[in-house]
Amino acid sequence: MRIDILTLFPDMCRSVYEESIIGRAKNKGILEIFSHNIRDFSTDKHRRVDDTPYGGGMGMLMQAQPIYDCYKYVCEQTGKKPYVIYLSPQGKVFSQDKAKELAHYENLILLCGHYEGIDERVLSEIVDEEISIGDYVLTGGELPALVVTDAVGRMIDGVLPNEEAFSCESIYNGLLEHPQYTKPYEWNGKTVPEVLISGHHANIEKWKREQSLRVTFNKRPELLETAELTNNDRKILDKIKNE
Ligand code: 4GX
Repeated sequence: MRIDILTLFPDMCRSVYEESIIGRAKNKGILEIFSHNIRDFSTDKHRRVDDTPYGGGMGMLMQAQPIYDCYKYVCEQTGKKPYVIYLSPQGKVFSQDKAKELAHYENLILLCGHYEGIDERVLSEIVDEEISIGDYVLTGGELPALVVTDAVGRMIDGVLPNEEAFSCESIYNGLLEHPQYTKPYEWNGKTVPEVLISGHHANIEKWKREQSLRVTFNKRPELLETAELTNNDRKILDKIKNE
């Protein structure tokens, strides 16, 4: 998969995706990620990319021309039309399901807006989908683009160290994760639950499932409405509710 980020702050983007798990996948060639400075495509003699809105109103808008030329440049590089996402508070809210869906595209463009937004004419020309990462206001689309890059990137085969790690984790199966423990066995007077050191695999799995249900019931009960639950899960939940 190849992701191209169109931004006024390419170094900010690189500093994030060149680290950690996504950075390693990129170095291994499993993922290609590029950031393009929209300002490099300005034809203005002062490299301007913004101007005042027609009809008046506050602030500045990003102009169509530099964004469109930057988009065209990426299309030439990829050889085909990438799927274009505009990060904006007006989009559908991002989710794990959306991340999985986007992971199927060979080429994605993430367009980061600044100021009060972008000239509508370039949006209607190139944008396939508008995505928001949540109902709060940021200063630009870079952090949302990096959130999407991370969540989509980790769904690509070979990016995560082990396949198992993401098939059984929280949200993926609709439930939150059980509590976890590592060495030492005793810390601050607190020990690890005995079942986890019993070596009894079936009991350990039973405990993890019950804890998952418990954590979800206590922290995010609304997730239980859409989670895949067995009859046994429902019995355990009834017990938890009556405690
Ligand atoms: N999830 N922002 C986009 C520019 C802007 C201003 C007005 C459209 C209309 C955000 C979010 C977000 C801040 C990125 C404003 N775009 N993006 N930017 N929340 O808050 O995605």
